[in-house]
Amino acid sequence: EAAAASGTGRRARLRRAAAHVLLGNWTGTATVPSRALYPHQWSWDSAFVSIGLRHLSPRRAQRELETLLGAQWGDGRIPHIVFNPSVPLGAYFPSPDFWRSSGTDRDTGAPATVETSGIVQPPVQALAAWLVHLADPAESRRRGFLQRVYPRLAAWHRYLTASRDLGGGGLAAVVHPWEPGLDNSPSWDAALARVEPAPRGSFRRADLHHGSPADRPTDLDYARYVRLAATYRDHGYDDARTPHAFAVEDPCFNALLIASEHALAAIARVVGADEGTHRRRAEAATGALLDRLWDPAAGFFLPRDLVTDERVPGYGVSGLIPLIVPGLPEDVAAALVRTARGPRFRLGEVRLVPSYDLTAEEFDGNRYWRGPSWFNTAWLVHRGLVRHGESGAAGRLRAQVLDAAHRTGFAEYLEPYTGEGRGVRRFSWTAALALDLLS
Ligand code: 9WN
Repeated sequence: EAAAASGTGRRARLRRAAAHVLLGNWTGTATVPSRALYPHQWSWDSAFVSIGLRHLSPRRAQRELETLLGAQWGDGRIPHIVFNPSVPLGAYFPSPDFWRSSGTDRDTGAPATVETSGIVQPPVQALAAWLVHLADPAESRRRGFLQRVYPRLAAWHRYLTASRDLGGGGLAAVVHPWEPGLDNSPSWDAALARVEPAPRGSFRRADLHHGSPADRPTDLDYARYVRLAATYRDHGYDDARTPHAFAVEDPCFNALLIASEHALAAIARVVGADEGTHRRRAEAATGALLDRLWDPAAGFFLPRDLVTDERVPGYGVSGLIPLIVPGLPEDVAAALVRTARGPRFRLGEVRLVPSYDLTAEEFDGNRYWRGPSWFNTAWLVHRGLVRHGESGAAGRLRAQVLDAAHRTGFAEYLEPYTGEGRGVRRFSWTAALALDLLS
């Protein structure tokens, strides 16, 4: 009884602390990932944040997504950053004067009244909208939430499945390492090596004011990120006209697109739109995911580099995320679970799920997406484990997430072996997703 009571006390403390982080990072219309390092609104962060916020205030969770969708471009893209005009330009790089979205004179239809980036992030938004709706369907109906977001989410998915099917095989491509959200993963090294770095001194990083350089991407990475983004910008963010030096089909990005397409089908049903179209799209994309990214010899999903038209060898956490895809063949799911438990990810032995193969030469337990464990990918793997009946492994992962989130003061990521926090603290999606797993 005493143990149960202390468990209840711990949960209540964690809930309060997580709520405190989310309140502190709320700007009045949306949540910043971190007041220090990321003082604007990010697309996939907002989606994850709304999944946690729905337990505190379903209304605020709806608002979070509505604000993001309010910055949607005419061509359907949801920008990866929506800039807060009251934050000084120098607080984050690249700032609005780099992206120049409102000055875009092409057909992309960037909003005139809000500044945004021109690239995208993984499509978690429709899945988040559906989960937010489910938290309080009456409030959602009262505000007409799903009616309002459905056309925008549908346009977003149309953009991804039409303009971003650069390989022509039925998957969406990412054209910048910031787009899959796993910025400096070793999976992008070979593709990125072909990119001519922007000249030294042509840009000034702001991230190093808040983070240890050993925990962040390198200057050379940044020089290439800048070149790719500037090239896209200088081609009016037009996907057909831009000579994409980096174009990759990423398993996590596409798994989220499929899960979100299923969520959109559920939303369509509620708002009286055509559910079947979304189900058919989801099934077609699942077929394409298996055809193009499943590597039977590796027993793993690998990104496809569209410049070489080859799969990228190596085991990144992205390859585990298709576990969330409804209707994944059972033998494929079983192989993924085996890999997750094996020496490369050591699920249940090290903290959460490392972002890259522990046995690889490129693994670095401190440097951002080159090894550290992140809470959003752990939440997704947890969801996949539950889907495939792996309740023991899911329960252990959940306990690790809750413990690590609280113990580290909601760190951005963790060194997988020691569990020490890395990056910033009071990081929004860490708080939000811990809250979701607690509820
Ligand atoms: C660039 C905000 C974002 C996350 C990404 C993470 C990091 C940005 C940066 O922070 O990327 O978009 O400045 O490094 O890699 O996943 O969405 O939290």
